[in-house]
Amino acid sequence: MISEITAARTAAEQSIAAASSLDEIRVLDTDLLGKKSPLALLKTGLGKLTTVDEKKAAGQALNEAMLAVEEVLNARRALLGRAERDVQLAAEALDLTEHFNAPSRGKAHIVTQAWQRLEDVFVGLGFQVAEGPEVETDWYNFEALNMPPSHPARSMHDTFYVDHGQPGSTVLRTHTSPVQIRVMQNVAPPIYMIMPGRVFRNETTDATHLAVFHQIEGLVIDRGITLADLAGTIEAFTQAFFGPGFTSRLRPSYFPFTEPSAEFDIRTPKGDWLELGGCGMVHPNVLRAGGLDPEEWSGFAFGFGIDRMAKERHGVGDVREMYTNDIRFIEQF
Ligand code: FA5
Repeated sequence: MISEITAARTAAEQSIAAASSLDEIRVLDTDLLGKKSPLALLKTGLGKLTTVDEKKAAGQALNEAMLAVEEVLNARRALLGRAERDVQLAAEALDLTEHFNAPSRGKAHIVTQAWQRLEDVFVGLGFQVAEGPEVETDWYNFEALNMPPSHPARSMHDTFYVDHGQPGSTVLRTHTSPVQIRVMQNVAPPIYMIMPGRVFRNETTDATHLAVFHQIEGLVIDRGITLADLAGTIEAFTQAFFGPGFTSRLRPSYFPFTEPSAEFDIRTPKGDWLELGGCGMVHPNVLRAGGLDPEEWSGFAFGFGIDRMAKERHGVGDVREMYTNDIRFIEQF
């Protein structure tokens, strides 16, 4: 009997070891441990044994054999279960690395880059940076800048009005010049400030015009400031920003908030002139609107377009290209 039990146990363990799937294990479970399994059949034969000792020894051997077979079966089931799960997981896995094999680093937009470099250069020349609100009152955007309601120069700024307060009293700022007034009201001179920011004009867009664009304003207020300081600052900036081969010039112009006023151009090493922005000596009415005494203080201001400057610097044909957000275009800068 004992030898039959041992043989049945060995055969059972061999067939378990040979099983290669959970389905096979399920079948073996019934075949090897069920009511009709060889070990169960041997158990029914225990009664035929004659001595108590024989029965005891065979019963014990049977119990051990069944426990051992069950243990081996469970271990094999666990092993095959893990293997099958691994195969399933591998089959269902999504390879998210496919498109990110060479992750590209993002970078600042071409206009942001120009803005940051402008700040760096002016800070290097001793200027501080200030910002003002994009939604302005008519007073800051026009009137304090020597443009009373009937002033013809207002028509040069196609203005977006905001439905707030008295009709026509609130605007999206058409330039960064209103920040000059806010700075004068809040900072005691001497003032050496730049004021970059977003501005808005109700204009039809084209290769050089946007309806939402960026300007950088400069304001210097001190004692005894002259046009020579303005020209010298523009020249120092031109060389620091564009490089030593570049020079600048001022051309007479008109702005209500400066007197005298000028446009400033830069000359490229090839000899081309590019128009950059406007400038001039701060008008006495503007100093007064800012709370300063024109007898005591004088100063200059300038303002130019950051988008157009980025366009020129990188040889972009059309300013609108910079805002199509086409990654193939943006990536180049
Ligand atoms: C002004 O806005 C004055 N506030 C500049 C100024 C400041 C003069 C201080 C004197 C003293 P103007 O409208 O010319 O000026 O605009 C200045 C610059 O903004 C232009 O030279 C141009 O570079 C840019 N700019 C003007 N309109 C647009 C537009 N629609 N799209 C893109 N850039 C523009």
